[in-house]
Amino acid sequence: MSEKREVKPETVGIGRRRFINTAALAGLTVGVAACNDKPANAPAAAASGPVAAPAAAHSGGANATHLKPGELDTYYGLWSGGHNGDVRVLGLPSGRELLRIPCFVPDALVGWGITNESKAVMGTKADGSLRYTVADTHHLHGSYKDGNYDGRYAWVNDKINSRIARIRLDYFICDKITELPNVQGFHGIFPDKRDPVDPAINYTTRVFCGAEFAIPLPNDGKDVNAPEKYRSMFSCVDAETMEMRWQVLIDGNCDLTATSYDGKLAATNQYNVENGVHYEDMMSAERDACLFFNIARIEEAVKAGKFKTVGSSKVPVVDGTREANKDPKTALTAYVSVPKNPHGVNASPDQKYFICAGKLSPTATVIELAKVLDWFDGKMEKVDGAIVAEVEIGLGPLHTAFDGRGNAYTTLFLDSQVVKWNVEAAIKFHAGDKNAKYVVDRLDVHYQPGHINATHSETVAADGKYLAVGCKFSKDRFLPVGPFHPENEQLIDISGDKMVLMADHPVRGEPHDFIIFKRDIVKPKQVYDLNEFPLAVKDAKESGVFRNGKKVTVKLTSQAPAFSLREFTVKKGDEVTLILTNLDKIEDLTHGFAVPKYNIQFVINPLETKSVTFIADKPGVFWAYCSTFCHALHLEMRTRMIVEA
Ligand code: K7E
Ligand code: CUA
Ligand code: CA
Repeated sequence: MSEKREVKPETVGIGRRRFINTAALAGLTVGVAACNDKPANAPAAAASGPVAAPAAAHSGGANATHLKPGELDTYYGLWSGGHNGDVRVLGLPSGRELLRIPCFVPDALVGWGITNESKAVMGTKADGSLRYTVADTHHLHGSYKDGNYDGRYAWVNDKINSRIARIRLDYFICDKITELPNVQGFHGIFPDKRDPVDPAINYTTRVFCGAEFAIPLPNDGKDVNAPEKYRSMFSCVDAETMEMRWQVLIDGNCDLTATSYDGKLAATNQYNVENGVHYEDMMSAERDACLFFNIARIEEAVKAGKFKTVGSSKVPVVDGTREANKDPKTALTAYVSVPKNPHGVNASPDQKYFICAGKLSPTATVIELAKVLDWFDGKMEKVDGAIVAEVEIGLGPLHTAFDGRGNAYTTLFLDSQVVKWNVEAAIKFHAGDKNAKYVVDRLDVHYQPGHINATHSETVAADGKYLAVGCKFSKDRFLPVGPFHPENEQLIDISGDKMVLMADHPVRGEPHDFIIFKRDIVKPKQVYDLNEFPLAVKDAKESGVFRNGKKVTVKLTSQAPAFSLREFTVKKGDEVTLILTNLDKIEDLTHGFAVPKYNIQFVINPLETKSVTFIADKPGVFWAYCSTFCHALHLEMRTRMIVEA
């Protein structure tokens, strides 16, 4: 530890650019190794130590993260926001956070969970209050066309309340949220990449959702003390309507999810084939499974009426349990065995393999998708024949990314490393060629990495430029801020043979997963269209107070530096719906609307309309003011709400 302390002041004192590009990196690595109680000359430290010099030789290089003022990033990153229940938009390689898109949890900046429009997306109880105010997002994925991101949508899960949210990537907003029925612990999520049957549908139309926890079906208070009857399900949501399409009853549970490029297969890793209730039960078997779903057959079964429903849900549930799927010719599912509590499953960009990370086993398992289809076609006797490699890569493998050049990058949670390994070499090694060297490089990361993703990693356009790693622990990497540490997202240059650590970024917990894509994939609009909003007040002249008994509608508009009404009067006890349209059409001219003592605050972007409904229960004068700096007369931009006693 003393060694680490000596290194620190030096690295703080020098410029960050020099710090990353000089021997300070090697010095830090030594400190880290000491901190990890690993000898400084452990293979990993040796691999990552001397790489500072080659950094500049790569196209990325360490300097690439330092954009000059005004320079734009070349990639977008969409990060799941963890317990904040939002989605974060980053620019890469700089790592600058550009936006947070609220989804599942209220957000006071934009008024998410306060405006009527956002409440309608989030879901309300009978009394109009929000159904849920907490969430836990883990996994985020984008819509596909021809095997690459198409920039239409992204989806993100909420593990706590089993909800899926959709992000519109034209405006970078959440527009729909669906709660999955009869499941708990919704964790893995992945869009399909084309239709399994119709070749014309070469884009995402379904999103698959895996549920981690088994529960009584229906979960209505019966069978609570009979854990052997608990079951989990795999769900399919329609990408456009966001309605449930179908569910599959399974044995075991679902963890992460992957989809094939031909649309025929989806899969989920299972860490609990034991159906255990306590953790020691869940790790009692030596092998768990990667559970494959034959999408075309499942949808045929639904069409043929071979399903049941659970509880009050109308969603068709087909039977994907082992017992019901023994005959490959009719099977809807296939359980490929994978060693001990696997975690991530990822589809390689060459479209051939799913790679399962072993977690409690130090291995990666490579499953060849063509062989899984052979099994379904009755051409291969044992489905485990689809396993073409099972190789040791290090301790605690969790997730895998790809560079499009045949290499996989897997996080090793326990080793605090990323291991770069070659998939075809691993297959050769597994087939008996003990000279095949599949491990290409190892890099220490800081510390305990979970998710990992590379630029366009899980697409046919994987470009092998940058790799981001979500480290669960930051320990000594940042100034201390009390007991609650940030996490450490690290950016790595993978354009050369050796991985080069480029930057640390502290992040608020706990993002888990993310995707990174070229900036030309999306073309965001920066001014709304008035017609997007049914309630739009399209002309300042339409402003006014409109009474219908105790229900009062207040319509107003904003145009810097004034609201269209200088004052408006309602009566105590009125139910007031206030509709505000921002008629400023200049990019970046956002106003806000805050009402003292009424718990109202939201922002209103160019040509956007938002509404709020509240009971005017406090008489008096309330200066509703513009809360977003918009103009030299921003402070003067207000209106008086008068509530008559
Ligand atoms: Cu994707 Cu963190 Cu939910 Cu692995 S999980 S790390
Ligand atoms: Cu309008 Cu500040
Ligand atoms: Ca297990």
